[in-house]
Amino acid sequence: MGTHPTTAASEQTGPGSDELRLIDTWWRACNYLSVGMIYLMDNPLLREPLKAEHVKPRLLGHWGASPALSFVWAHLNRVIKRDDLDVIFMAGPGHGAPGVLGPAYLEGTYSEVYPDKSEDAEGMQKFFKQFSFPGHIGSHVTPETPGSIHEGGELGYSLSHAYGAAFDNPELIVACVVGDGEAETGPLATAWHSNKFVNPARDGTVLPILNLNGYKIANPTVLSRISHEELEALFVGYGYKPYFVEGSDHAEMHQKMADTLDTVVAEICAIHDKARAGGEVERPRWPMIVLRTPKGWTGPKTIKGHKVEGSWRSHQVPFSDVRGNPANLELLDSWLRSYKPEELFDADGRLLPELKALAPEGRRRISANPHTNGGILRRELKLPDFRAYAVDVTQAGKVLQENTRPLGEFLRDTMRENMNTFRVFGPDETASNRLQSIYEVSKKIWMADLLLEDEDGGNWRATAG
Ligand SMILES: Cc1ncc(C[n+]2csc(CCOP(=O)(O)OP(=O)(O)O)c2C)c(N)n1
Repeated sequence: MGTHPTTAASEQTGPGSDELRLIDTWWRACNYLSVGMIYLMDNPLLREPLKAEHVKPRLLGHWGASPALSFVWAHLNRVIKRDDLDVIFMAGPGHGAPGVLGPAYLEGTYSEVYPDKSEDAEGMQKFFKQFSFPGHIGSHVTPETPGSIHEGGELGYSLSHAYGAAFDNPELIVACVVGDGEAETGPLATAWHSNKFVNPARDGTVLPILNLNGYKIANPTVLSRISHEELEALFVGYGYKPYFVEGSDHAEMHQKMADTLDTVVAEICAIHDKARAGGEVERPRWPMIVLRTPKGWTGPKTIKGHKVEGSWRSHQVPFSDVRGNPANLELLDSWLRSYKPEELFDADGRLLPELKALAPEGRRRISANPHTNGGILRRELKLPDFRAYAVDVTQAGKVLQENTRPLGEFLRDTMRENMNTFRVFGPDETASNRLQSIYEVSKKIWMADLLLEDEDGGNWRATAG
């Protein structure tokens, strides 16, 4: 695994407008693929006039979340390439799978894993058709998605999964998009506090990116309807340093996102440099991004006089009944053509080389990162024989034993053998659940304050490296 660049290296000047224009074009390709996945089963590059039979008979999927997911991905690629970063992506609104599948396809990983979904017109047709189609893939970021370790179907766990991935992986940056609807769930609301458990000397980084697109399914979200000051204060209170990227104009948003990512990456590097120089490690104020974008960004602005882009109407399929309704067929045709597929893909349906070159290479591609693709980075745990912990029940009803205490002993010995690869996370209940034998080999660790009277508190801060 490589090391982060020094702080100075990531303080290079931001991208020029040509580079941002290319990033915008790559993002356009992602959005084209997203709409194609939701609607099309044939004629993937619109090389012939769109007909009813090219459209799926049953339209499923979530358009609303997708554009912001691929927007973030496109921008991460720039800093990964520039600084050789090790980055994985967590899609909290995993129902927006088109926003993840599209980038994985453009990076070539999808075709490497599934050769029939090749990088040409024939493969793209199969890639579109399979999405949320009987016998094929689901409409969420399901486990077979290259680069995914978070399905996202049950909202609420993206941040916990992100922090879990970052622990003990000092070079890893986990970019975690959190939906503002998802942020209203109990598990997610609590998970912001996971930053108190990250040691910058020995753990990786979670970069939360709250996508404030304003809506859940049919309702506005709480976080999108409170004042800027209140929102900022909330995240400052959670211990973060929030950066705001807000707007809808494409060029302006690309500039803001690129500038913000440059700042954030430089801060992460500075935090690591300081913590890894030796000595006492302090809890840093980790950066996070609040990304306020229209829901269903780049989609139809209005339909029949109703606002669609930037509203709850973008959540799933913005308009159905395409096969039987020529007006809707025309609407779909002009929506798809607004991305100008002829400027994105060559005559064979391959992404143009200057766009292809925007993605990192090999395992640096987010979609091909070994941390996310099952089995590549597997390290076996050294496990003691569980039989050795069995309670000898000589006579029914005669042996008194708390049943989780032997489990605590088993976990203690497992931890002893695997100090850098095995953790037990028990917010409060480790001892009350009778697992406290663990403390014989490892004390409680966190980066928040410790008091003398805390039971089994360890001197965690001194453990740099
Ligand atoms: C725990 C849970 N509750 C409810 C749902 C139903 N649901 C699916 S999508 C969605 C709205 C999600 O909103 P947000 O996280 O903001 O994502 P986006 O607006 O980008 O689609 C809800 C409530 C769910 N998937 N999981």
